[in-house]
Amino acid sequence: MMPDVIDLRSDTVTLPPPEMRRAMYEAELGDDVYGEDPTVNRLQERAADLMGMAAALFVPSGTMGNLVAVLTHCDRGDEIILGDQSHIFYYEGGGSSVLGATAARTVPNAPDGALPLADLRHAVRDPSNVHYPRTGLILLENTHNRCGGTVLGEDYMASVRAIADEARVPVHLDGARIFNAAAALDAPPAALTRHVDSVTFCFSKGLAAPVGSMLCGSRDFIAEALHWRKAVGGGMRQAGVIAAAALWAFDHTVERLPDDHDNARVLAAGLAEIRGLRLARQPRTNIVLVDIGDTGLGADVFLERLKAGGVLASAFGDDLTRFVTHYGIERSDVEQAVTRVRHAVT
Ligand code: TLP
Repeated sequence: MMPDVIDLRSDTVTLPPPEMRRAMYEAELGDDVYGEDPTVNRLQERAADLMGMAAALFVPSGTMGNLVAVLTHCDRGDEIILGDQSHIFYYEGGGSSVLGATAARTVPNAPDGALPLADLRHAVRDPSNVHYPRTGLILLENTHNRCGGTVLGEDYMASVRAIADEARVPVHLDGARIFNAAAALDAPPAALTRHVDSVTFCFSKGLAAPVGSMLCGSRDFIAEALHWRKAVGGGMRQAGVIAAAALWAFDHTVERLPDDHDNARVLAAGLAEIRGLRLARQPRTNIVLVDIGDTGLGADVFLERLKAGGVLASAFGDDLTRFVTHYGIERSDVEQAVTRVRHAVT
């Protein structure tokens, strides 16, 4: 039976399946602020291993993972180089400025989500000039959300590393959807984190866990991050309840991400055939960006019509909308969504 509403607003909307809930119910628990939650400890070890990093720290959200990374890497007054379309700059409440006392030096993102290397090189400050703020961190995002789930390859990451090394500046990766990037490249996630100092990734997106993200880095980095996580209220006590969901996700949902990518391609092809809709780009992962300018409706009216017709998507600009495939969305839902969108706009 078709669902009443096909929710394609985000891969954050997934609900934990019964087996995941059972794993949560049965989780062995302790007080994680004392480092005594065995399930959290197991999850952190496994996450660090998968990312090819020495240590990991479980945090409530991707936003907190990124904020704690900034607090750990940077000093007061440092400048952070990041994309003008990056999640950290666009969607995290300005936390790295408000709480991290850092300034954002934005570089326009290339369509594939990269920071063009020449622009990046140019944005690094000369530390010998007393007038300038100090460059404290370079931030990358992979996959890139606002660019449409685009993927940065290993060669590009290596080139950024070379610039960072020359400038003696660390690199943090917002890898909220790193497993989608890895699946798209058919590479292990560690191949993409090899060239960065720290990475945040999320369990509560394509991996379908209800809550939780991970910050990974060196042992010293994570020891310092532990302090900053506490400072921002991220010490979670019996967090094994949610860590168990994340462990279950490692075993069951990572491997199915290519299905989401296939569904996104089918969805994109169907939407592209509807008059007035144009793909902003071909999807590479689970995010489909659709320019609705030619409908003359504007994103708000367009999305209201879709909602009335039983499809939810989100606005990414006046004429830009985003559809995201995820756990719980089957091929038949995607096909039905295309039919519903067609009815809603014609
Ligand atoms: N992204 C959400 C919204 O905030 C836009 C979404 O629906 O896609 N990094 C990236 C690249 C993200 O896409 C997100 C969430 C985060 C970080 C923040 O993760 P949470 O929501 O766990 O704080």
